[in-house]
Amino acid sequence: MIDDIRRIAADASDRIAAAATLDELGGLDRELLGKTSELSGFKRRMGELDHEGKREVGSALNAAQESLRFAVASRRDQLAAVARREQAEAERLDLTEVRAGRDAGHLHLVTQAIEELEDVFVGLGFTVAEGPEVEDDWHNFTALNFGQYHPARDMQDTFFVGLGGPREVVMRTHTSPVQIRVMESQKPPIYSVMPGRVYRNEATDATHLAVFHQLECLVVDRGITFGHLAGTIDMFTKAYFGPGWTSRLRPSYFPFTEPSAEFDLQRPDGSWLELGGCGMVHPNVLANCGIDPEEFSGFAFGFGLDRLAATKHGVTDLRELASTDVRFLEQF
Ligand code: FA5
Repeated sequence: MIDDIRRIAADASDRIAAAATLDELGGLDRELLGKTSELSGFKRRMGELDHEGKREVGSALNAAQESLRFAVASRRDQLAAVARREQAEAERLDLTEVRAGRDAGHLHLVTQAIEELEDVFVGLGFTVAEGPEVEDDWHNFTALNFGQYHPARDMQDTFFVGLGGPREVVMRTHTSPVQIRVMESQKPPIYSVMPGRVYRNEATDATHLAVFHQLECLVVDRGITFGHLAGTIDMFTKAYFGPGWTSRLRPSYFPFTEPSAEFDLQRPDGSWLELGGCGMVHPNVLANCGIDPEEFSGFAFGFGLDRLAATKHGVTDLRELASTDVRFLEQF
């Protein structure tokens, strides 16, 4: 009986290994291991055996069934992997495909603006830095001199993320936290620009989005003055828009700059565009990043890239920038 069991198990094992589909394997599983299988039949015949015989045949039978169950499970894994590969291959879409004779598309307006501005600043010797969009309270607020209960925290309606302690992790509300990351990781002189996406819990309208883009500029060196700040803003305005454009500064308040200003750009027709905030980096911010404010000074500014790009291309509603309408997108 034991020889029969081993022979049946060996045949069964070959058939399992040769199963070509999951359906075929399911059928073999029932046929070879089910209640009516040849092996199960031995259980009924064991009644004829003495105690020792029952023990030996029982153990051979268990070993045979165990190894066949293992063989079925392994073959099932193999066949399932093949089926998954085949399905993935059948559903594959080539998103890089370019249709012959048709324009392959172009970069989005905001991406174009980022690249043009990066070229302007890199040409002046600036580096480009990036930071995470999910930020901690330290980088987005505290290191930027927003006191724990300072009302300026409410200037930017914040999306909080359900990680860490209450209000500890945020979707960054501006690109200024990247200033902190740059100053924490390198020593002055620093000449850096930091473009990126930012998030605010705001109702959207023609001039406001809840997800938009800013470009931050940070300079920290010896002897940096407000004149350098004003000159840099005027320079990039002319480089991006053309010689007919100028800029002006108006006094304002940000916790991380002192003095602070807002800056507007003047179009050739004389009208004004409110674009961003700026100022001299607050000594507390330099100190928070381990930079001695007695030795170094700096300026920073940050502005809305969506407003900038929309103005250049005559887009009157910022919400169109987030549209997927090709009739709009193809114009640029
Ligand atoms: C800031 O975000 C400061 N971090 C700017 C700054 C940087 C000041 C460095 C000093 C030094 P503010 O919240 O004003 O400031 O936003 C700056 C610009 O982002 C605005 O002038 C505007 O152009 C753009 N902006 C703000 N909110 C929105 C919005 N909801 N949709 C589109 N653009 C926006």
